[in-house]
Amino acid sequence: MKIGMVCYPTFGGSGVVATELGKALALKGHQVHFITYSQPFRLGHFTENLFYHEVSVSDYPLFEYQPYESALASKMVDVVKYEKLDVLHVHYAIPHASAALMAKNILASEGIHIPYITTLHGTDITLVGRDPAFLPVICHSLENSDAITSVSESLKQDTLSIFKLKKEISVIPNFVDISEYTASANKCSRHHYAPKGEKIMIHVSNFRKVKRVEDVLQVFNKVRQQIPCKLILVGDGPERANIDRLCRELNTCGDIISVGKIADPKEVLSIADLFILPSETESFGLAALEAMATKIPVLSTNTGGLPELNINGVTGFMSGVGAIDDMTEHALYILSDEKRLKTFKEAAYQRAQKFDISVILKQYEHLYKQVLK
Ligand code: GMT
Repeated sequence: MKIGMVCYPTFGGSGVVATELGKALALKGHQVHFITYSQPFRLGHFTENLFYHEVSVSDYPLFEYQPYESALASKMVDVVKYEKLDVLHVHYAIPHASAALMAKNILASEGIHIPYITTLHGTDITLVGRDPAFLPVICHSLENSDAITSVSESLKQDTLSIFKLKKEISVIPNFVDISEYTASANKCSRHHYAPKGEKIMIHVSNFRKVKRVEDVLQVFNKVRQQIPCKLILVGDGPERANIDRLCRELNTCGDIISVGKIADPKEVLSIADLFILPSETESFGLAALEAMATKIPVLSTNTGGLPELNINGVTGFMSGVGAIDDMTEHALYILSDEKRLKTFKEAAYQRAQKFDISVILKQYEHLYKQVLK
């Protein structure tokens, strides 16, 4: 099959899912064409079946806002026509679904039929999508998608309650390639980050408000008062300055290692003991799954799709949003007993296997075949 993959190339779960899916499809012999404004950060080196088509928008002085959606739709038309694509798969509804619909209509007027699948990732529905500034356009482009997928049952329900869609939504959860995680183990030195044998907590995100990174610091501050512990922060984003300020206020900076944006966090994850994701909402929590694939238990909130991934008391714990004391108690419970920590690590890893690429890839391939019928 020839698949056009449209996504955000920047750090963020939807781009990671699209890129990893594209890479896996290419390995299976499909031809995958990425269409976006810069090379997706996880794409790495090219294999024979992977292609990248850059969308560029001319910087005309009249444009206060660049018309990216039009440029994207035009590029989709071009790539579908000249690369003879079979299907377009767009990740993150805004503005990818409406650009795909526009491309589909243009191509239909030339006698070319191209189906498009929209995969919903979370904030495209729960935060941005419900904004009246976008709602009618998203609703129309979703309803006209040849198929819609959502990364969790929770996001499906949120979408149905916001948009009143008639179109069916298939749930296809996020995935990891487990074999790649086991291969990365021990490549990074634990001793370098925790020279006195301290426990290591870790948080990975794009530091947006919705991630509540300040809660990570509050929990860590309480935990380290009870047991020797270090915190590794991976990522960067709008909340970074606030986090730096809070770390000085709490006097925790000496025990926190901020490594910034890392294209692939597998190696640094492999030295950690506990992952913390206290998000306000999380449609799936891919970062938590990546941690679990590295044998790290997860402390998360119980919102959105997280209960579909994290099993309370087994693969980690879940708490209410902002429940700092509860999260602290759970962190201490897991980290204070070596045998218990090992049990949680093993359970997290077992759970991650249910989301292995070998299980999920088939579901996407099946969907592609269905829309091509
Ligand atoms: O977390 C973000 O804001 C990034 C966003 C994205 O689109 O890149 O992540 C969303 O999609 C991920 C991949 O499907 C999910 O694992 C995240 O849970 C989801 N984020 C939220 O719902 C906040």
